[in-house]
Amino acid sequence: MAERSSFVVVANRLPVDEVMVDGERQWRPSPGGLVTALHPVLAQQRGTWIGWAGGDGEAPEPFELEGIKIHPVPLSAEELERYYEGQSNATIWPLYHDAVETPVYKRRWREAYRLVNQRFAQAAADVAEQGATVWVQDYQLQLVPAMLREMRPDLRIGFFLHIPFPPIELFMQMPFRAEILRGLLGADLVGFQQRLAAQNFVRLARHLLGLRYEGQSIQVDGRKVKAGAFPISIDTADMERMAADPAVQARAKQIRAELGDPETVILGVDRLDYTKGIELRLKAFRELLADGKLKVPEAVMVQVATPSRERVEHYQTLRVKVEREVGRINGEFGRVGMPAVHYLHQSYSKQELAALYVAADVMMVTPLRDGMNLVAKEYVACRANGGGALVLSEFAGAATELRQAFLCNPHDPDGVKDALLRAVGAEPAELKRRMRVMQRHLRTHDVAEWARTFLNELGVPDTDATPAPDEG
Ligand code: ADQ
Repeated sequence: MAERSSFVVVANRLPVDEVMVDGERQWRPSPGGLVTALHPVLAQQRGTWIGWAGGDGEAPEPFELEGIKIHPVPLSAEELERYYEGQSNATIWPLYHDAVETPVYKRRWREAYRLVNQRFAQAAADVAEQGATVWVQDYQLQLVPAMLREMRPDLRIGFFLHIPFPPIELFMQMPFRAEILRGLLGADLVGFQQRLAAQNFVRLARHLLGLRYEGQSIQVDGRKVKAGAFPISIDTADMERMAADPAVQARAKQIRAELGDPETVILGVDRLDYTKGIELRLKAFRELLADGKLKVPEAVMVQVATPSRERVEHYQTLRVKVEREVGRINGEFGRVGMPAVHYLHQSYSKQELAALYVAADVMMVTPLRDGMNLVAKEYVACRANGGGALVLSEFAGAATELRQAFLCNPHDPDGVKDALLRAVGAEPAELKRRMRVMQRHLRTHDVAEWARTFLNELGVPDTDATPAPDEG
């Protein structure tokens, strides 16, 4: 049996990547916001992270990396198709994002979801020591809290949902809705990005299961389950440092030069996902070019669209639509050697992304619905010189905090065009003022604060590894 831990994180993915060195399999940490935030607590408590390591078939043996115990859970090719691509990404993902694409419901996907959730719960039950804290992450694992409580009532269980939680009338579409809700109610604390999502959740508990609640606290079988909003954030200081790095600054200049030193660089950075509003953003740009309000080569757009969930049908269709729109814009408005839209269907290092953020005059973040959207926060953190404008959808969680962005309704094409034009034409002094307010917010509300606030609410006291902000 694996060595036990007093702090356990359960997430679909492990924070590691497999690399081959001299024909030998090795693991290296894969940098991400979540692991950055949780690393101090995990390292101090010799914590364990349970998750899938990528690949199908047998899982690698548990191992340790940079002070964190890594506990891989296997997924077969069929489970990947049914639990991950199917139930998680073709049923739950679209349903929780306002059904902007039609959710697909299949019995065999649900069965696989149950089975895989049971496996993750079992792994947590095996590695958690008596009275340990277990923090379950995200929509792929919503049944884990109840399954785990059943096996280990001694544990303190937290759950955090990174994506939106839909209103009752949408959630009610889900065929095994009561089971999902009971799954989540197995936790002591259920965290959401937004206050509205937490409200949807407590109201749903009353509507669907007749449970009583007071404020954000639901009574379940004589227990209290708390719901709350914990808006996630980024490692702001790290992002600021990276943007200030001379190499990144030089690369940003080079990017602008490579784009032909235009007056206005408009940037989009997203996973290629239909919730992100990439098409509507391209359309707004095309119409402004057609209206003569923007001109090539004075204004150019760069759209980075990271490959994502490529085996799911919705995503294949989206790729075709986005690439067709890019082709149309370049066909109509580009010139030889001077495209209007530079489209990059690739993954980049954090440094290269930071250079793009530094290079961009206007950042467009226009999701139809988004739990938070960290790209918006990363852009703000990279604009230390105070320039730059953020066009931000009201339907991104980030819009609750980044009030000084140029906010827009992504369902209203004229509204998006108007916000983009206002951003392009804003006075430098105004842009500086807006950026400064947002930067100040992100310096205190960073990802470490997010983790600390959630864990405190769950009843885990601050440790030396999770200092309060005024203690540095
Ligand atoms: P995502 O939907 O993946 O996350 P987002 O919050 O924007 O969306 O995070 C994307 C991350 O990927 C950012 O850190 C970004 O820098 C990085 N990234 C994007 N394109 C990249 C590229 N080409 N190469 C390398 N890195 C790239 C989900 C929810 C969000 C929520 C987060 C965190 O959908 O709403 O903010 O979880 O809770």
